[in-house]
Amino acid sequence: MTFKHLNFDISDTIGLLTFNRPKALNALNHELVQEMDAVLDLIEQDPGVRALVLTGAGDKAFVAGADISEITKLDSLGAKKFSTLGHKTFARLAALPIPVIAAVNGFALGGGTEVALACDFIYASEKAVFGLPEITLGIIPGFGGTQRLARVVGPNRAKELIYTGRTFPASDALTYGLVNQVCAPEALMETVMKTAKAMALKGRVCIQAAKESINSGLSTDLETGLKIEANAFALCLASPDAKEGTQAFLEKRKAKFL
Ligand code: CO8
Repeated sequence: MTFKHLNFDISDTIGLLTFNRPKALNALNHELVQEMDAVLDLIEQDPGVRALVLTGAGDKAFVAGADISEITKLDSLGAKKFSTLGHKTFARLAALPIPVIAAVNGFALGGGTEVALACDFIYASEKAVFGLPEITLGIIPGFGGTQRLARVVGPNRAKELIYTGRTFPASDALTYGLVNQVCAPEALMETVMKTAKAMALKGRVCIQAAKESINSGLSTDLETGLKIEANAFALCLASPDAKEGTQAFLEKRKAKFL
């Protein structure tokens, strides 16, 4: 399947989604978000995809935000519709039953930081620049930033960043806990792919169970979260993954998961 504003390839069980509007620094327009939805359909239908990586085309940007020239043409209802489209698509991305890694290679501003936040975690190039600068445009984050940033870096840091709209380098993003690892630009994709491949070799049931437990637990109280974990643990133990993993340990060999 070919797309106008993004590329999607699958290689050795890893899906690679590349935002591809380099002339607009890969800004998210309606069509691009709809194309993301179509990619998610493909991934959901293909059990052979065991991890997904998101990055940006060109050497300058991951995603420089929602397309500002498109936003300016929207009335309030249109803005709500676009925001809701983004919420739905990013929620689908966040709920994929496989690891999803953002490889942030340059500017990740506004919607760019927001799409990265919907991934499981972020690796960034030393050249990456993050921020939710919407306040400087007289708007606020509308693709989940007010919610996901606060959950990742805490409400106080999120308020500081959103009220000032200031942009910040990957090194600060690492300090804030927004980014897991900062790499030299030329090493970013290799490092991300290595991590993705290591995860792709783990048991599918375990990865999904761990992800659902963490994600569901984050939006509930500890007691309920622990119940979710116990149920997920029981599911894993009854799966072929647990049989293979424990058997491999006893036989002193490397586990080979389905
Ligand atoms: N939208 C549209 N076009 C963009 C965007 C964008 N977000 N960012 C950059 N571009 C375009 C520029 O207009 C320029 O196009 P052209 O060559 O035709 O003039 C081209 O990309 C290159 O950009 P610059 O010349 O500005 O490159 P610089 O290196 O000088 O600057 C920056 C790079 C700092 C990244 C700068 O481009 C910039 O500040 N971009 C805007 C960043 C921003 O404010 N992002 C937030 C957008 S709002 C948002 O994301 C809201 C999300 C929620 C929406 C909810 C639904 C309504």
